[in-house]
Amino acid sequence: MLDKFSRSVVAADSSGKFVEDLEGLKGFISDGNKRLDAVNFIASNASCIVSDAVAGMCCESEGLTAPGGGVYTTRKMAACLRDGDIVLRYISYAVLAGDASVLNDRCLNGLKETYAALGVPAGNAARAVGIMKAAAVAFVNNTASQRKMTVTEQSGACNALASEVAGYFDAVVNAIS
Ligand SMILES: CCC1=C(C)/C(=C/C2=NC(=C\c3[nH]c(/C=C4\NC(=O)[C@H](C)[C@H]4CC)c(C)c3CCC(=O)O)/C(CCC(=O)O)=C2C)NC1=O
Repeated sequence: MLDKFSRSVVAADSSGKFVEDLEGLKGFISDGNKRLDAVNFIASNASCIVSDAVAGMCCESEGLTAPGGGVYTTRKMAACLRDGDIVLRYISYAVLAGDASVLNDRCLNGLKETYAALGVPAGNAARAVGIMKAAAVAFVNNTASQRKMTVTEQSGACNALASEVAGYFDAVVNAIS
C-alpha cells in the first residue's frame, strides 16, 4: 500500500516531472495536524470527560446507584467507567483515521446485544455518551473555559473537525439505542 506521499512521487516519476501536487500534500499534512490536535484534546482530558459524563448520568437518574440500579456496586460502576473509556478511545481512533470502521467493527458491533443480555440500561448509557459528546466537542473547539490548550495548528483550526467528532458519538448512541 502506498501512502499519499509515495503516490505523488510515483505519479510524478511516471510522467518525468517534479512532484507537482505540493498544495495537495500540504493540505494533507495540515489535515493530519488538525486530527492529531483533536485527538490530543480528547486523550489529554479523557478521564475528566468520562468521569464527568458518568457522574452526570448518575445525578440525573438516581436509581442507578441504588440496589438493582445499573451501576450499583463498585464492580458495576468500574465496568461503566471502563466502558466510557473504551468508547472514547475508539472514537479517538476514528478521529485520527477519519474513518469509523474500527469503531464500528471492534467496539459497537454487538454492544447493544451485550448490554441487553447484561441488563445495562441503554437509555442511561446513551445519555452518558451524549454528555461525553458535549465535552469532547468543547475540547476539540478549544472552548472548554478551564482547560485551554496549546496546539500545533492555529487556534480554532480544529473547528471543522468538531462536527465529524460529534457524528462519531451519534453513531455510538444509534448503535446502542
Ligand atoms: C471491544 C470493546 C469493548 C466493549 C465496548 C465492552 C463492553 C462491555 N461492557 C460490559 C459490562 C458492563 N457495562 C456496564 C456499563 C454501564 N452500566 C450502566 O448502568 C451505565 C449506563 C453504563 C456506563 C455508562 C456495566 C455496569 C457492566 C457490567 C454489567 C454486569 O456485569 O452486570 C461487558 C461485559 C463484560 C464485562 O463486564 O467486562 C462488555 C463486553 N467490552 C469491550 O472489550
